[in-house]
Amino acid sequence: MNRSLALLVLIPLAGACSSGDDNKTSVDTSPTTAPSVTVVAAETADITIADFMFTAAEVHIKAGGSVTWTNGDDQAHTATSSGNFDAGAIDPSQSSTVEFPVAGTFTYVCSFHPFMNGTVVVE
Ligand SMILES: [Cu+2]
Repeated sequence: MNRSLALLVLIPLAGACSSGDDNKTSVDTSPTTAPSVTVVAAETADITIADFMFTAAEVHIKAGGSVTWTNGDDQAHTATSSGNFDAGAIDPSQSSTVEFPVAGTFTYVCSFHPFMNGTVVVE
């Protein structure tokens, strides 16, 4: 009798412990009102590298923010601004994030493919 009671208690606990995966549900945070026409620089920007291009080619962020480059091509690229910053070699499907503490306009290239260029404007 005691044993069956213990099993009844343990089964739900084991079930709760085995669900270790984080099922993150996305919450829709989009505003219901019309967006403001004032463009404010974001804290961060995401740049996709694809077909040997940086998209967006120019991004605006606030000082103290960061930019993340994600390489969608099948070979490595960099985001290099001589004397300013270097995201390093970014392998395919990898990302690299650079923080920008100081305002300024920084042009950069891919050091492997110097015809690839972009601009980070830090406001
Ligand atoms: Cu490149």
